[in-house]
Amino acid sequence: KFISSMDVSIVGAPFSGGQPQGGVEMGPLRLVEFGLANQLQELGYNVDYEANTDLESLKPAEDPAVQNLKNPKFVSSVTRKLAGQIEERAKQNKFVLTLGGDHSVALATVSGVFAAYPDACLIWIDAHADINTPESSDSGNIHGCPLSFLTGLSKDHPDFAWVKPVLKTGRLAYIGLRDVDDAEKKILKENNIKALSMHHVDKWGIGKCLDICMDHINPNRDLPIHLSFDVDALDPTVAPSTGTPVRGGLTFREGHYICEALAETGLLVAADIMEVNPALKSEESVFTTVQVGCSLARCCLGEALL
Ligand code: HAR
Ligand code: MN
Ligand code: MN
Ligand code: MN
Repeated sequence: KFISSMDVSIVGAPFSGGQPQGGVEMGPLRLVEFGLANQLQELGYNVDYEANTDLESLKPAEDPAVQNLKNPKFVSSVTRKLAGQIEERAKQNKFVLTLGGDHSVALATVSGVFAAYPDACLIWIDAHADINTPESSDSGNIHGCPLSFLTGLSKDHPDFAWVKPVLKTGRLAYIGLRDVDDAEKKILKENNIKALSMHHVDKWGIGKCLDICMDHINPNRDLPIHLSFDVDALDPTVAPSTGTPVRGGLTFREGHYICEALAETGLLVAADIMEVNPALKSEESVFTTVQVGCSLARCCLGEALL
């Protein structure tokens, strides 16, 4: 066990600058308004919450694309700031629960968590691989790129020189992939990254998929674990309110299984719930998505364990 306290630090990341659709910056507040902090208190945790309502003040007047990436200065300054907060809280032996916000915020969560736990491994639950380099990204949206910086596969972008290559490719594993760019497939193969798609979930079931990932990135089950959960990994019927939904995703139970099984290891030190966008779809879809986001977070903190 790496976390001996019952302290959870919720870090709000109300940020949408890593992709073009507005609304995802309202994700954290909606999750908290739904009662997430109280729900965690009911599980017995001491909860603090940093809302980070001032991120917009970091937006520069001019922020032209650099090396094809959009809003590089804004994304860089926001994630750099959040990385410091997350590192501080993780070093205080608190479980850090980061609420997105778009997935560019993983530049902050992984930088912060791995500064506190250099030997950690990362399990990335997503329809997308988010490992484009500035050169390979067709969209220029930075939420499709964080893992290339964190693994050191991208290293010469001036705005992201602060991002240290803290993540070894052997400590990264994916589940839920189904919309991966050709260039990303090449990166995953060349670097021998454990990447399980929905095809593997169908073939082996979620239990075996998670075991395969853990055998690869945490073979002795003795390393700290960071979970980054993009809600678009879930099927759009389960989590409709997200910016880039893709059909054929994880069921409600498969998503929860991952969180429960990681909680059960006692090794989970941080979790991200990302890409909840309350501005998309109907109010009912937003409710469904916010509700499942809260439920995943509670399961990461052991709600379903008997
Ligand atoms: N691969 C595409 C890109 O780089 C789309 C990925 C972004 N979508 C996400 N990330 N929600 O998980 O733009
Ligand atoms: Mn993502
Ligand atoms: Mn995604
Ligand atoms: Mn392409």
